[in-house]
Order: sequence, then structure tokens, then C-alpha cells
Amino acid sequence: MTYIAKPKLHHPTLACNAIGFTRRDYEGKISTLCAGCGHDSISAAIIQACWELDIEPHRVAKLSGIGCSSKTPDYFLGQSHGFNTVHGRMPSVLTGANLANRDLIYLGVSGDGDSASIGIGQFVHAIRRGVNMTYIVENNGVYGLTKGQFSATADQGSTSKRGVVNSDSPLDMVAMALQLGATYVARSFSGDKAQLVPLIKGAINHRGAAFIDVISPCVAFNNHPGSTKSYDYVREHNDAVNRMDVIEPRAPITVDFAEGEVVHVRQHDGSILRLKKLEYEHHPTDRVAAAAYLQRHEAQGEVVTGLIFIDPKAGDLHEHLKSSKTPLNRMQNAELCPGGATLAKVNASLR
Ligand SMILES: Cc1ncc(C[n+]2csc(CCOP(=O)(O)OP(=O)(O)O)c2C)c(N)n1
Ligand code: SF4
Ligand SMILES: [Mg+2]
Repeated sequence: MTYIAKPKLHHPTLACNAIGFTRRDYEGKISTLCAGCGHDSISAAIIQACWELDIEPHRVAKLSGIGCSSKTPDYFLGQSHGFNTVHGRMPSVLTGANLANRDLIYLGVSGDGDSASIGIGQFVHAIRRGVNMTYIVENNGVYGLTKGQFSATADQGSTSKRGVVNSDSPLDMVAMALQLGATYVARSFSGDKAQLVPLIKGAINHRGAAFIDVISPCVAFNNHPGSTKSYDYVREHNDAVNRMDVIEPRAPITVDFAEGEVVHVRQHDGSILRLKKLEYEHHPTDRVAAAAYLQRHEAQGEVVTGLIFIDPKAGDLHEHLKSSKTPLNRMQNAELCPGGATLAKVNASLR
């Protein structure tokens, strides 16, 4: 339970990253989620990704809405900034924080209920604006916290734990993110840490709106036969399009690979995403082809996972708005309110 503090003691030989932190330094409180909940594995993947990227915890701002998924930021990065918003409002609060301080690393954590139902309008606009963030949806197809109602991502024909059939069409957040202009789009599975950790690292290094849909089974309400978001279903229908490594700029690049099987994508920060293509038809830098690939394979009942699309040259909201490189929260009054004469000049320029 969260009121039981984690022991501060840890083994003296725990490995440290380049800035001297152990994985424990990226942990949070003890999780109160159900044992076996996919969301806990995603928290572990976030911890691993931040540790491997040598991120100083105080440089991260983690934001979420309401739901079991949105509770998880309490269970990782305990030394980072955090804000738990009203249900479905994480994207606008994150956008505002990002506009005020562009220097932090923004991590938005949400659920399929939080982002695909009440927060759908918020999700849409944060993505289309290109807010520089890593937006993770922990997708279990139900409202876990409120006892397992179908969410908008539940597949048509899938059944609830009590056998009720879902008659509504599902909303595919990956397809939406692609259509809305997200510049890094991926899907993964909470049970596949080897795939998920590099996808999160790539998203954090990406400048622009990075969206990751992570299928994350709810063991309490949506892990039965008939569910298409159960551990068994995803394991049986997972169609991974690529496997990814993230090579940091500081590491000497000495990778050995067979041409034609591996795609290298260099991001703004100099890091390189090394994509081992498992599926030759898939072109991760072609938005139209990626959308067509997704639709074709999903129509066959496959759950496409991996890095689905990336635009390595993407800009973000600050670039689009040509905002100042100095974060607003570090400006003085004189810069923020330059006075009547400046305002008159601006007004005159618009006449
Ligand atoms: C304004 C408002 N409406 C409804 C609720 C009730 N509510 C709490 S969490 C939730 C859904 C959570 O589902 P999801 O985001 O998928 O998270 P999960 O618990 O499945 O991880 C709902 C409807 C609320 N807290 N606030
Ligand atoms: S109810 Fe479902 S989503 Fe919530 S903690 Fe339990 S298993 Fe996870
Ligand atoms: Mg959910």
C-alpha cells in the first residue's frame, strides 16, 4: 500500500548509470494496483528507459488524468515533477506546462477511458499541435478503476467478463494519432519489455508529439476468453513490425548490421534509432504507407506493434509558434509585459 514506505536501503552493488543513479532512484511509491496489472509493467519500463537515458529525475514532468493507469505516475519517478489532473484533462495541462517551461521532459500517462472517451478532444488537439511530449496510453479496453465498463477502444464483438457483447466500433488511437500528425507513433504490449523500453526511449528523445499505445491487460475485468485485450489474445495476435535499439550520441556507434534489414533514423538530439525490420512491407517514415499497413493488418485481426511511424525532422509547438528559447517561467516582468509603447507598435503592425 502507498502508506508503506519503500525501504531506502539498497544493495551497495546495484549498477549506476552515467550520472550515478541506480534504478531505485527512478522508482516511486509501492503500487496499489492489482497483482498482474499490465500498468505496473509499463511503470517498470518507464523506470528502465529513464535510467538507461541517464535522465536527471528533476528534469521530468509526469502528468496524468484519472484511472488506474493515471495513478501510476505515483509509482515511478518519485523525484520528478508530477501533476494528476481532472479526468481527461492531462493533455491541456501538459500543453500549458510545456508552454511555460519548454526545458522539461514531458511525460503524459493516460488510460483508454481517460484519453479515448472523456478526454478525446484534449488528446486530439495536443497531438495536432505537436506538443513536445511522450504520450502513453495504457490501453486495457475497459474503465478499470470504475469496475470494467467497455471503453471506446474495446473491439466490436469482444465480450465483457460477464459475457455482454460490445456492439460499438472501436476507436483506434494509433490510427488517429497518425491522421492527426503525430510525428512518432508506436504500439506495444505491457508484456513485452524488450520492445517497450526502446520505444519509450525513442519517444523521449523525439522532438514533437510522440504517442505510444500500450496494450495493458486488466487482470480484474478484461483478461478472459472473449476479450481482445487479454494477455493470451495479444500474445497470439501480436504482429511486431520491427525491433528497435536507441543509440545515444555519446556512445561510439559501432553497430554491425545486414543492409536491407536495418533502418537507421537519426533524431534531433543526435541519437539513432536502429530499427530491425521484421516486416518488409512496412515503411516507418511514410505516413500514408504506415496508415495503410495498420489498417490492412488490423482487418486481419492482428495487433500491429513496434514503431509504426516516425518523422525524424519534425518540429514541435514551440517551433511552430516561434516562441522564445527562454522558458516563460524564467522571464522577468519587463520581458513578459514590455509596456504600452511596444503594444502600440504590435497593434500598428497588424493594421
Ligand atoms: C468527470 C469524471 N467522470 C467520471 C469519472 C469516473 N471515472 C474514474 S476513472 C474512469 C475511467 C478510467 O478508465 P481508464 O482511463 O481506461 O483507466 P483504467 O482504470 O482502465 O486504467 C471513470 C469513468 C471521474 N472520475 N470523473
Ligand atoms: S482494476 Fe484492472 S486496471 Fe485497475 S489495477 Fe486492477 S487490473 Fe489494473
Ligand atoms: Mg482503461
